[in-house]
Amino acid sequence: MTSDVQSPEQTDGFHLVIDALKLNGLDTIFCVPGIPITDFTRKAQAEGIRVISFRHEQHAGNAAAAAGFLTRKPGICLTVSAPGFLNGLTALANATTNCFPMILISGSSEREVVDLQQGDYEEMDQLAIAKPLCKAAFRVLHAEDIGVGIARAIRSALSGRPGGVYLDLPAKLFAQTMDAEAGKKSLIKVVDPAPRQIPAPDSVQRALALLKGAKRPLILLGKGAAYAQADADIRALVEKTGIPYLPMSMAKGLLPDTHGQSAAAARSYVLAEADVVMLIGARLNWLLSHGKGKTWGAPNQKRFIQIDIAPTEIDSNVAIEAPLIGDIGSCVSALLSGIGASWAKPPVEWTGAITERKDKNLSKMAATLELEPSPMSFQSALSVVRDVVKTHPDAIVVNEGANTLDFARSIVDMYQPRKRLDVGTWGIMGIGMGFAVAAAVVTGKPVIAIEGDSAFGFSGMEVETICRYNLPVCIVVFNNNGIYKGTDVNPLGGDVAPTVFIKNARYDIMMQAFGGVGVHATTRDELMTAMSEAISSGKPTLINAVIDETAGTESGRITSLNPQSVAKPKAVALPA
Ligand SMILES: Cc1ncc(C[n+]2csc(CCOP(=O)(O)OP(=O)(O)O)c2C)c(N)n1
Ligand SMILES: [Mg+2]
Repeated sequence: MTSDVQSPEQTDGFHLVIDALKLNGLDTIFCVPGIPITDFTRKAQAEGIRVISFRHEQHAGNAAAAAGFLTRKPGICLTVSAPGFLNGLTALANATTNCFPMILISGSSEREVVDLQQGDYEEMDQLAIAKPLCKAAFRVLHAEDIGVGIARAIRSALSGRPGGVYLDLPAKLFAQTMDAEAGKKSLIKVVDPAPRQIPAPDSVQRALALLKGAKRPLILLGKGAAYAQADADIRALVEKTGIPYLPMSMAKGLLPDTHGQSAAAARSYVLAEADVVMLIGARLNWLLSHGKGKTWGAPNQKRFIQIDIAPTEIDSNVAIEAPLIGDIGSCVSALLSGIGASWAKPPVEWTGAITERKDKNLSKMAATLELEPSPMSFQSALSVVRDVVKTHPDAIVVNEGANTLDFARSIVDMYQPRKRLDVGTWGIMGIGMGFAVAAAVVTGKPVIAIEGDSAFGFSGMEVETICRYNLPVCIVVFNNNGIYKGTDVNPLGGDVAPTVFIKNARYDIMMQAFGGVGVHATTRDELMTAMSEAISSGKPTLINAVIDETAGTESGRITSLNPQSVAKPKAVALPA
């Protein structure tokens, strides 16, 4: 089975891991090499696995997570022991929170030494540390168990609610040998790793009955619905029922954002006014104000249907009257067969009121987008991005930042499913370049990364990775000189304020250092030209888009989550 081990009848841990991954169609590894996995990365590459080597494990981990979301196969991140493992762990925990399937494989030091805490090279009990932060964690000690270890990792990542899995491979394992034939037989090709979970017929009836009685129904699509790859059925359900829908940010494009039934431009109105809300792969977490409070209108009026694969998600924040447990594809298709041809569309009083508000808000937005302030505002720059995405609907948009995120989410329409990757459930900064690399590598489509200047900094060094693999990634840094805005002042003088960066930094020049295209854009025309060229050439490009440093607000649209001090600010003597 392998070429470069000593005896033709022998195989070893290196090759068994490679063969187990290949057997299961896992053809890409995102990694940072080092002891004990350097040789593994070479051997994997030599055996035809695509090995994408990063500058920091967190970004390799984020790439694996995004690959998992896009492909429904667990993304593989490979790291060295202790510090490399810890660097990858944030991505693993984030993937688990977002329900993205990935496997973090880390090499680890000698068990005997680690367990006696005798101070090995990069000593750490990685398995114990990973366990509470992911869906499942396994360690393989014997070469003959590699097949089982990889199979368990794949199943754990993909089945039920997907998530992150940790797989600990001690250094010694790689060099262990065994009979090649027995080795081959020990590998497992995982059959049906994400089995369908058919909803119980009575739960389908309960949901349909509640939906049927609704006067002001609303469908909420979450990223679970996007992950499910049940696009045609979801669209059919929305269109056949005629129910207005709201996409959560990564569900944008499941139906085109320009769809007549999208209520996105009347979000506050529909959340407050709807009487029955059907959640499809969306959780009632902080992003939906936990399903209660002012956002949701009059107290205790809302009735919920929730489609989720995890029964324990139900009633997590408010009472769910009609839980529908199963995989989203099966649940949606069961609802579709239940609605029949005679389904009454929602009353026009409801849909008409939504359209009225939508039209008003959209024309207000259109007027703002037409303005051409100098320097550019978030809106004027994003109007260019919106137009570019409209002409390239297959491009994948990666988005992070605070204002840069919030404005982009509402301004940039998406037209196809799974084309938007962003900060997700945690609102985490640092996903940008890892997600962009994965999107380009696993789809081959152009990628547009819309990055706040702070957000970009978390993974900025990966522009070298993007240039090295010559990926069709166009990064647009929304440069407003800081976190939220660039205008804060330290009342004592001296150091600059904590939210402020170097003024007028030239991120475009960073890109040029690695042979990529760097463009400094101060107007809409410059931005449009640079983005269009980036997409048509497919060359790695970074556009430094200069944004008004006074334009943002603290934390974008989630200002209210900041705790407020009750103490009055101390009077300080300002320097003369
Ligand atoms: C890992 C992590 N660290 C810190 C934060 C806090 N945070 C939220 S948004 C943000 C950056 C916002 O600035 P920028 O990306 O420039 O966007 P802008 O609002 O200026 O457009 C930071 C640091 C976070 N969300 N995640
Ligand atoms: Mg900024």
